[in-house]
Amino acid sequence: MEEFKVKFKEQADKLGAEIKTLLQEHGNTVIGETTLAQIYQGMRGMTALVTETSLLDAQDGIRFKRRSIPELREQLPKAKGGSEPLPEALFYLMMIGEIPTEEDVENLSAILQRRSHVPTYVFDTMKALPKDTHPMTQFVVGVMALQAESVFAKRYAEGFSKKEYWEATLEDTLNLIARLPHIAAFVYRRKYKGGKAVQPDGMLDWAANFAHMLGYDNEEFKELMRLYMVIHADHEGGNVSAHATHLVGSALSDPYLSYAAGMNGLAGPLHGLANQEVIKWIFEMQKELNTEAPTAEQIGEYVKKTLGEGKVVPGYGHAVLRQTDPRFTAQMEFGKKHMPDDPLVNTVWRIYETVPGILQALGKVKNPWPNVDAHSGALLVHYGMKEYEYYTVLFAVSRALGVLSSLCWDRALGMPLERPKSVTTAAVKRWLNKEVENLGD
Ligand code: NMX
Ligand code: MLT
Repeated sequence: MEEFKVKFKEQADKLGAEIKTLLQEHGNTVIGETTLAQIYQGMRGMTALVTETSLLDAQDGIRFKRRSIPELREQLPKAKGGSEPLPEALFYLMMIGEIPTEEDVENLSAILQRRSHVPTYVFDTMKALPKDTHPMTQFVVGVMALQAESVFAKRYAEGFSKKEYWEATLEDTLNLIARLPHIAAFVYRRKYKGGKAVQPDGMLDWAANFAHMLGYDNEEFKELMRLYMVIHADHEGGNVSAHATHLVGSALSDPYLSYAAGMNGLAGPLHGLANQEVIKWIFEMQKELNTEAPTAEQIGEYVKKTLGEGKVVPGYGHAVLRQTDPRFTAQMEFGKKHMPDDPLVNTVWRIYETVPGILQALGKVKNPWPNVDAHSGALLVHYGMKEYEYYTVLFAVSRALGVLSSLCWDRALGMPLERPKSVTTAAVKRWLNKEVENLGD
């Protein structure tokens, strides 16, 4: 068995034993109250899930094994000559719980490299779609076609023990992570570059090879991809893509089915599609105002117009965060280092100076600050990737690292089927009128 698998199993057994004791001793401890408003309003603030890979703090943002985004940028191993963290290293941290050595990362990159072949029938399936199909749809269709390769599904059909679920899940996870960049690059090259594929380069790390297959061989773009893949990887368990992956996985749907479900959630404009919406919105603003560099005053007017039309300002707000997203800040730092004078990037920064005050003044927006999606597109445009409908696919490739790690943990810890209770409003009224004793009777 690969050393990586052995290490993961050791960690999972250790945590599994701790959880067993914890539940024996504290299983009946009450962790909070739930209000009626919470079940009608998207379960905000309701702690209802366990996700081992990361934890979100409303003020400080996401942490991985207690390490913040700035700490990850500092502590995770880098590519030779690079200064951004390697996404393989973050995957290692989420799975094994410690910062890997450079050798650990090289071994993991090699494991992924060996598993990266995508069968031709997957590309043929994707080719059956009209070229103008949204990139996220093409991508998920590719993932679904690849499901025929699922080790978990095959072994389940043959009949295998619960004790082996984790290993088949990890097999699928490694295979999927290795192959997703090929599927994603195929979508990009097919839709925007006349179908001319770029062959993978086995000497490159996972993110750099992805950049290369997309057709971007600029070293700075490769650095951007490494950073991008790290900061989008995981955001604890309650966000739509992570929760959907976990929920579907809880039915023992294999990792391909579960990840595809999660990515269909990521494709929604209030979640991952917001990155395309941000650039689309900025391009429309530039066109309407007939300037590449709108002033703060012009931006303010345009924001008010957007709000007046009953639309949200994309890239701003969050269900949990109550501060500027550190993932936004990391991208801003990248921009200041590599492209301080780029007009579009500067416009993103001017929007940042303008929007929070306007959203705050509405009085209802709980978080007026930018999230990860407010910045990412402008950096991509700088390097020539202007096809904003594609941006969510980049997010999806990165998110695989987090949601599939979580799925491995779910299987290794024997997490059960997720099945919360729901109620009707008629049942709520009966309960409030004291016609029944329990809500839901
Ligand atoms: N622009 C305008 N109105 C907003 C915004 C915004 N950016 N953010 C929140 N609101 C409104 C929201 O629509 C709601 O209005 P109403 O009561 O009329 O329905 C009100 O403020 C209260 O919402 P919140 O409790 O602050 O936010 P909630 O937790 O419900 O939603 C988001 C969080 C992220 C869905 C919301 O802030 C939003 O729609 N933002 C824009 C889309 C976006 O950037 N999504 C990406 C999130 C990050 N990601 O990658 O997933
Ligand atoms: C994410 O990265 O998943 C988003 O910020 C949304 C969330 O955390 O709810």
